Amino acid sequence: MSKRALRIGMIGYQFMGKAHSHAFRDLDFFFDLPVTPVLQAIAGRNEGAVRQAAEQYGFASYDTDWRRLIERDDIDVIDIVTPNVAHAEMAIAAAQAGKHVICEKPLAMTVEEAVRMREAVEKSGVRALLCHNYRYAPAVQLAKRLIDDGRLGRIYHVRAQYLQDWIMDPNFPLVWRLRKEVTGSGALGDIGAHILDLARFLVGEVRDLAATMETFIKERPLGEMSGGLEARADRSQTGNVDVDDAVAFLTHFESGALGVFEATRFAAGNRNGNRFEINGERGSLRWDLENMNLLHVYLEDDEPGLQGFRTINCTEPVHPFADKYWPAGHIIGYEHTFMNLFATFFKSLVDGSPCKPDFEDGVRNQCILDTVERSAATKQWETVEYR
Ligand code: 4PW
Repeated sequence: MSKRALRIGMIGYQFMGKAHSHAFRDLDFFFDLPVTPVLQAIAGRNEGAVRQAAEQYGFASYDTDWRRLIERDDIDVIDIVTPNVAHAEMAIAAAQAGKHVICEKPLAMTVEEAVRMREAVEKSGVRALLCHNYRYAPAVQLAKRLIDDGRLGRIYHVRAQYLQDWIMDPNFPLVWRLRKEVTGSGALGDIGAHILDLARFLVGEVRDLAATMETFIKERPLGEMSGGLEARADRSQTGNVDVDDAVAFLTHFESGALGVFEATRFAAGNRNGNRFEINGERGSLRWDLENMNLLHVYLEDDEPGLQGFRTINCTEPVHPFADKYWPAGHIIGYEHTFMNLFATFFKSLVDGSPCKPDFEDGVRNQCILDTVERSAATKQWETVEYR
């Protein structure tokens, strides 16, 4: 029996456009879903670039005006992979037009925008997904299962870092991810949002926090992204950097756990080090994206003399999502986190099952990001006011 087509309209086409398109294309191959994603149309302002993206990613058509995609009645889902400044307007318009929405993180530029996005989705009754893909690494899902099963007991510590180094060169240009009016914040929203999402997923809500932020390189040549995390600089002109290069903050969780967070793009040698360690009364967990299939687990009730961190390669059929891919020991990668996320979302569109993170998570995450900025400015502990 042929499956119903789920027709995707993508807005934007750079790094995340490529990651999402790849995931949509491969989903049917690995997952037995009740729908088949169809790459219906892609939109972007630069005609040459969007035409090329349509060809490379396999979209049936392209447009230079995103509004026309939203108006089309042969599109079911709008996928927003643009710079952050455009998320709110696009997501709200898509929801009002009755389209389901997928949106890259961070959800919005401000809490105000995030709240309006959540309201638009609630009002129209469409479903919305926020792309915190790292929740969907099998090892992270296993960590969640162990915590929820009480294997760690009461959680005392969450230690999370997202360390990158791609803008350390002072000649790396002032791309959109470094311009407040387009991105909202720097390392904080771009990668800090991810570790906050992981912490909320695993341990629960943040109650209050104390933060500090730093911008090490305050002026850069102008320029644009030219690929994944590469850029082209125009050395003749420079501009001021008005977002954080690095941020660090301490938190109390509502559960009573203590959190230590760090997000920076100046950690030389750390290309994409997204890591956490969680310590509970009965054990600990460690995870690092750069070895994303491995979960390090320490359990206090292991036999004395044999205690220590064990390394679980989360590729066994019993591990979350692992049965969808290869036999045990045959690892998966970054792109599969998106596939697991989208497979869960698409299934939820058909059977109404829950799928997180959604725009409610986006609002909560944004409230924490906002509090981090507030605390860095006031140099005080600040309580997160959830909206
Ligand atoms: O997931 C990460 C992003 O949120 C990616 O590895 C790169 O850093 C691109 O943007 C951020």
